[in-house]
Amino acid sequence: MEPTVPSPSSKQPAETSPVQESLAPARGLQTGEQLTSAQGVRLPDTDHSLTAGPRGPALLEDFHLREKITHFDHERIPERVVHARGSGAYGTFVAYGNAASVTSAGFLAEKNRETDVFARFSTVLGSRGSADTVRDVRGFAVKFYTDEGNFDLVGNNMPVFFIQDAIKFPDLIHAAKWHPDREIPQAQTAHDTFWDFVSLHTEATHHVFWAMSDRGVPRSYRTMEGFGVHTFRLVNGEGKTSLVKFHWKPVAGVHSLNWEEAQLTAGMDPDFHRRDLADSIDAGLFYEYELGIQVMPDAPVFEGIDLLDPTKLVPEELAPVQAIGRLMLNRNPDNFHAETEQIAFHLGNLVPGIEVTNDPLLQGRLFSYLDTQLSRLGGPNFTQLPVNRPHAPVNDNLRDGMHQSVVHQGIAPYLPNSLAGSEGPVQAGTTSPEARPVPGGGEGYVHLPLPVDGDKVRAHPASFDDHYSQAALFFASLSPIEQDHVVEAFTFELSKCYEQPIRERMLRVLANVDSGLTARVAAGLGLPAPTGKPPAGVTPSPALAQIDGRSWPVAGRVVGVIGSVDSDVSALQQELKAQGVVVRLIAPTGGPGVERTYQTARSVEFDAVVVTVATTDQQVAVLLQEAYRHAKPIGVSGGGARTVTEAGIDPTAPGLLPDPDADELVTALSTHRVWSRIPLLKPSTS
Ligand code: HDE
Repeated sequence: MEPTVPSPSSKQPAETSPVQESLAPARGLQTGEQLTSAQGVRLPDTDHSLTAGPRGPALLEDFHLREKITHFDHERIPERVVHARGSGAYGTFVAYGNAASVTSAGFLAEKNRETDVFARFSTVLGSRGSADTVRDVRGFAVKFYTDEGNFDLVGNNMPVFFIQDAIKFPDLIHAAKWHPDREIPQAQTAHDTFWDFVSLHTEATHHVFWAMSDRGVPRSYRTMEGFGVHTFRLVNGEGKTSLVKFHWKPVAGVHSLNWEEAQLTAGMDPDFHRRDLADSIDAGLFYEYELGIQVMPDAPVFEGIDLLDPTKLVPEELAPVQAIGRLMLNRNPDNFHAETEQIAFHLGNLVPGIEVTNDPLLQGRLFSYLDTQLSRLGGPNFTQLPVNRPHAPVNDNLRDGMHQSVVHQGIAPYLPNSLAGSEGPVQAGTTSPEARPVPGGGEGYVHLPLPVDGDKVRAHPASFDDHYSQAALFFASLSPIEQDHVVEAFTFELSKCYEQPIRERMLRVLANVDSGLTARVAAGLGLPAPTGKPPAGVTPSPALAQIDGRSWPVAGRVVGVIGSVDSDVSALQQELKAQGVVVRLIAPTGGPGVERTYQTARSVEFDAVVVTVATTDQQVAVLLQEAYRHAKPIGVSGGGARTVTEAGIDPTAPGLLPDPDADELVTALSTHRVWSRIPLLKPSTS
């Protein structure tokens, strides 16, 4: 059996694209056969310090030892204060052209225009080394290297946010991260301070429902949606404006882990999402998303929804998501630190045709991102790092600072001047950057001249006081299985709080959303269910449910085949591979074609399992029991029937597939799980 994921050394050479070309000089900075110091001095020995005799003390004059250790001492930079744990990839965005009616931004408006991107996905709360599959919001940040400058769409996998005003963000994050005395828990919301905050700031209720839903535990970055969250303003070529919400729709559909899987995976493979992204790209199974927009008239309220309130979404039934382009992530970074760690996103990186709105959460973010990069990346010149460099020409009058890597020419970095431009030879009378003609005759970014008026106040609009109607809308829109998961998540998390008053306060919040849910969570906590005032007459938005009977492409899904070293699964493997499915042979011991042994395999890394041999191995029994409990398809052939029965699994249960061929497996995988098995399972494992 061929390995399904090529080893890193067999990676294909970089494809040519402007971003790859611009990175080429940086890649070529370290060349030559011989090891050298940073000063280029050739070094014949890097394993022995210079000492006074073989047993003597090290000498201060050892410049190689000092340089090597000193550089090592400074290898780490501060991790991101939020979204520290993440991974990313390069890709290409292709515009469909239909966005021209709403925006003049060329990378969106021009049909078939290709733009290089870098996308970084992240959890929010955990440290850099935390596990990928914890319950959390996921960041979905995309940098478009457009020919009009960089545009960053810095979004999340949930369409709303906890708070309405940026000034609360430090409080939210202080409450959601670890307790400051012991620095636990890591990457969790299941603790007192988080629930204390969200029960006191009830504007968080809608977002908390999203975080407690299956969206909080995505199957992979391939299978999650992205949202710009805020309302943006687009301007077309005629100057006409529209308000929009950005959406990323995964071509593979929206699929999640279940809670037991997520917890097991955090231990079995803390790099689960990061590994899937990198392995998939190496195997040519690229992640794909469509970019979509909901377009609304440029008015503050749409169908009763205040478009400046980031705790509110616009149901797709009221404003359909129109696809305007497609993103494919197809190239792994070469160096995690240089690219994924040093990439700097900023909501304020805008290009002509895209404007911000007065959403008070958005406004505060406009300050935060540039500010945080100054300390995280050590000064103001991080825009010169290869991964951050725009592909549009840069000609600013920004000068000097830490890590300046441009050798600026001329003597007059100010405007107007009569001595020189910022480039080229010093000549009296040469033009300044601004005076130079702009290619294409455009005038660059000109802010819309919108009127601004009002008293200076610390206040919010009255509509922002509605904290419950959309939480109720979201919950009512989920399928019954997803609703069960929300109930279980609230019960799990609140059980982890030590403080009874916090649990009781949160139950009072839930009572204003849905009384059935409140009763079930209260029962789980052993507390009386309070009575609240849930909104009446909620109209569900079916687009918010992710279990809706649809089938999805299966590329990148993983099937584990339990067999032996002699198992010939090549026919099945080839047929599945043709449809993009990854097949891993699991055998008692290592050997040719074996990717997992009974000892190293665990159910969580497979979307389906096929058992082909008779075995009473306990590890295999656990694997099958978990796959069964997690409602995964289980193919049974040959001696596998005995193995399944010995593991205590009913061979006639839904999703047990006798002698499956590739098509049957693909059909079963395409709905993500065997949903009809769920009623047979205990609630906490569905
Ligand atoms: Fe962020 N956020 N954020 N955020 N955010 C950061 O910037 C901040 C918010 C988001 O992969 C930081 O470079 C404030 C909403 C993503 O590098 C920081 C507020 C949304 C990423 C920051 C928010 C996001 C960040 C930390 C409240 C979804 C990771 C390091 C007003 C629409 C980007 C950094 C990456 C990162 C501030 C709220 C998305 C501190 C003040 C809402 C995806 O600047």
